Amino acid sequence: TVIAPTPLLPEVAAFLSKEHGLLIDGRSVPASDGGTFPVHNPATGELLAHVAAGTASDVDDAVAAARAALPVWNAMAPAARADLLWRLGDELERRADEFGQLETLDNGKPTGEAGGLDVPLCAQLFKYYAGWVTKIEGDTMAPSSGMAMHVYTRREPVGVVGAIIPWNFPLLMCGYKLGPALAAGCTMVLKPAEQTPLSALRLVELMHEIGFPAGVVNVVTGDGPGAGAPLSAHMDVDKITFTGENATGQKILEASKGNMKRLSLELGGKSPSLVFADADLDAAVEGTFGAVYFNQGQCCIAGARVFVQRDVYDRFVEGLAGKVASIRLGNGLAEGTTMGPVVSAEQRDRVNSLIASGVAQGAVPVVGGGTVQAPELADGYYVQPTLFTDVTTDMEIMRKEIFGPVGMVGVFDTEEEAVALANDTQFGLASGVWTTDVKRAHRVAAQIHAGVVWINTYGMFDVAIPYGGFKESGYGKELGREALEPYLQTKTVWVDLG
Ligand code: TXE
Repeated sequence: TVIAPTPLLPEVAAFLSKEHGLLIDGRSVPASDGGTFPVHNPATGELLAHVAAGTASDVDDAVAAARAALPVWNAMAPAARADLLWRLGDELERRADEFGQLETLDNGKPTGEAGGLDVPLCAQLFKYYAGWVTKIEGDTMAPSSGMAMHVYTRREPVGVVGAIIPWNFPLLMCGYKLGPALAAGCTMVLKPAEQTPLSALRLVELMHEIGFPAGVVNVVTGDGPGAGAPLSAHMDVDKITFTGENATGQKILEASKGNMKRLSLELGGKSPSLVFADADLDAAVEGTFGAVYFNQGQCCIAGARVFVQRDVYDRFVEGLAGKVASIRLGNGLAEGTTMGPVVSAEQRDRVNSLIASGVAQGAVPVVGGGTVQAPELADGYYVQPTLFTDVTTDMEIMRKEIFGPVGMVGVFDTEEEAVALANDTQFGLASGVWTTDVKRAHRVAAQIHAGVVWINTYGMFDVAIPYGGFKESGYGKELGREALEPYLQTKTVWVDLG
């Protein structure tokens, strides 16, 4: 049965019907060559909007606006800047339904998740970083030699930041970058993903409505080569913060060499979930299900490489397969949908070809394994939730980030083997460990090469807790106090007292 999607909220309909220009120096402007690109609803394939396709010349204008706004932003009293960030958080909370619906239209995720998780977390983020604005302070120190010098440090903003963000959490990723950058006193040029530019445009429009000075945050929509590449190569951008694919991260690394930009890179993952025989099995099934399938599996932290100790393997697979089979695929705006479409036709095809490669290489699809055939879903970008068993570590599905609703369950006998399997990847973003043995939990946590270890839970996030990867999953932390550091630089001042 097809459940009719909820009607559009008037404010969402009004936003969609507007011109979607670039936001430069507080104004909405067309691209320098008048170019636009279409944005589609992944649930239906329908056209949602035409959005300005920014060019290198638009990036120049946006960077100039951000540069000019830097002294303006820093001349404002810290308490006034904190107040603006707090109010932004408040406004987002008040508009959770509006932003949630817009996000679902653009990204496909169920609206309960968009409005109930993404938007409130983004709001909390602005409020958390509002608190830091008034607490950025240097030190005074005495030279070790006893010289008669007064020495102190100032914590200054890095300057103009370019933020290049992906499509899996379009609004939340804006918050991840904007919160600490603005708290540190930086200004920004934001380049949203071309698949999902709408919530970023609405967010920055809202920032202007509540009084953020023009130029503090600018948005250049467009694709990677057209808008992202000139931003990452721009000689007047001091730092790039990027979340996305590894290959793109490497291009950004290369492009940013010219003026030695600071870089924060939050890249891909292939995170393991380890389930020991002594685990609370129901909790492990529930937690692993979320770890793999939340957000249509489009999470960089997805714990999709699941390894289960032999004694409980059959029971675990049966439990997880039951949950995967009960997923209700559909339009994210329809009540009862537990999984929406993936973000784009391209992403659907990419995930489907990885599923096909799993089948071809001998993995057994205990759920799914094919393509979506339901006629009512034919126009959207849907992927069959899939669970593979009988996997081996050399299979493509075990090595590549899939970024879709696909889980793989393998088996292990000893703790040593489990740790070796967990670490058998070039990535090191996150991991999960399920055990009731407290000694084992800490022993294993210490041995996993990943930036996050969740024990008897998965995917927990909090604005105050740092998060970020090891190995090829990138560098620089997001969230918490640590996320402020990459947006600040220390200046040392010496004063002769002699
Ligand atoms: O990512 P890209 P794509 C993974 C996931 C997915 C795959 C491809 O596996 O299937 O990447 O997704 C901008 N210079 N992740 O192609 O290219 C681009 O416009 C500067 C993991 O969408 O990394 C967008 O704004 N910028 C991931 C942003 O980079 C460039 C989240 C991300 O797009 C650019 C998303 C260039 N040369 C996808 N080329 C995660 N780990 O969170 C593109 N961009």
